[in-house]
Amino acid sequence: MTETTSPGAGLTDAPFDDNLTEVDVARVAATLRATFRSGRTRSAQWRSDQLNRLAQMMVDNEQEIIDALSNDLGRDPFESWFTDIAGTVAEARYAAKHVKRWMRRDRHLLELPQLPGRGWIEYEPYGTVLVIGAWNLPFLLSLGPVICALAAGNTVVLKPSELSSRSSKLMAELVPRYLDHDAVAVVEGGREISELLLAQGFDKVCFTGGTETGRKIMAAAAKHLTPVTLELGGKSPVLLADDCNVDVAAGRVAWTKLINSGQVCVAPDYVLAHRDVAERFVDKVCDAWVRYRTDQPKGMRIVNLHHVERLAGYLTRTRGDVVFGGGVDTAALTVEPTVVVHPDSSEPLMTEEIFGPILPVLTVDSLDDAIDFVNARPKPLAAYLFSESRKVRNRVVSEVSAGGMLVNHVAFQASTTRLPFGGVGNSGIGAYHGHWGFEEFSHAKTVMTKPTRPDLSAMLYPPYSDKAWKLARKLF
Ligand code: TXE
Repeated sequence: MTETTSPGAGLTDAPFDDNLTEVDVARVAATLRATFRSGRTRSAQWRSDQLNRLAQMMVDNEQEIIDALSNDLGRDPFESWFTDIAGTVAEARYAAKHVKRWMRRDRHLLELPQLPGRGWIEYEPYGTVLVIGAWNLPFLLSLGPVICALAAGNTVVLKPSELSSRSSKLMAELVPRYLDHDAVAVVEGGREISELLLAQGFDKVCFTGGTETGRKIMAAAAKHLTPVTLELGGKSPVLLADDCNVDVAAGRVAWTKLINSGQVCVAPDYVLAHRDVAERFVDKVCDAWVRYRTDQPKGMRIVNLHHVERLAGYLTRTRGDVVFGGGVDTAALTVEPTVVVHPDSSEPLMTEEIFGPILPVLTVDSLDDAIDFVNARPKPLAAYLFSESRKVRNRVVSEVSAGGMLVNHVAFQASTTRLPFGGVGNSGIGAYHGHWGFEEFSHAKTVMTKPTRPDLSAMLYPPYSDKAWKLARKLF
């Protein structure tokens, strides 16, 4: 692991200017709006150039980014590269390559009564977009939405999370060096700054974070009727059918549950294992965690004391059996990878999003029970199924509602540019990545053109005659 400074250091030496005022924030917004009005962000050339620069920024500063993530989150360098760096670069390069095509008019043939005429969708940038980033994958979940906003031709204010303050500071340093600084601004700060920004009435807001904060963001945006994209969390279940490949399921769940110490919105939250495979699955997860972490300290770094205490609270209040781990070190800000079997479905471990390296495993008697369990709760951001059967897969895909679904693996559905990523219900509104990101940050403007000759609509002008009635009934 790259050497880290003391846990939580990023929290105490907050690098951002707490004295930003409404006037400063308004000035930033005014600059970005003026740039948007100048029209320069609309060309395909400007967009792809900015996107390529953003990708280059991530490549040129790989070590600085890894160091910032190590400081903020105690993250392993490989994981930092794999999640925040590679994912952001891929998204930016893909958008740079395709944006010209995405911008093309989407023409549609009109129905007979609308002829002569032509119709199309013109993808128009909203204007100036506010992106409020998350702390868990600070680069990916801040710059990912920025990429989509730029691809759509907007100017952008990015407010990275104050909880990952080194990453926030690094973005504030790098973004103006690489990107058009009159079109993309980084404003650092906490809740007060987010509130000041929201009060500016941007043309679009994208927030990534918890469901409760998402509600507040949406309420603040509603005052200006600002459209929102909310990438929230939820409890993403893993369903293990009786025919699943237990070895593979255990290896994949064990790995993905530990990435970023489980602080990932699409991490497996809990497991519903069929009675026939539950015990074997738990044994294999425990084995895998022993194997994966031979050279590591037992505990896994959590972002701050509040979240360590939150996780510790889940463990002290559980009525399940802790069969692996369970240790919490508040001074070191760590929680051990932990398996809890048979927790009560009404305890906090099973009602709150865990967002940490704790894996509850519940046993179910049938697929019906598993599906009913998931559907009786708020819709998750992701649902996972391990099964070898196409019939089982089709049932779960059609009967379980979730932002996204992945069969026989975990989390990978969120890291492709070829499919949309987003929640449903409590887990979010809207979706992005690749082409869907371009659409999410564009207004799909309806455009129709009509020739002035022949002027067929003159036949319908008032005073309305019987002839006009008859004609209208035939046509429409
Ligand atoms: O707050 P949040 P937290 C989940 C995870 C975690 C929970 C809470 O379960 O335990 O959310 O996370 C700004 N008006 N996820 O405590 O919700 C604030 O400045 C405007 C899922 O970290 O992330 C900060 O930037 N802004 C997840 C951010 O919101 C406000 C990623 C912190 O909110 C505000 C992270 C207000 N009233 C956590 N209040 C994912 N989906 O990936 C706060 N903020």
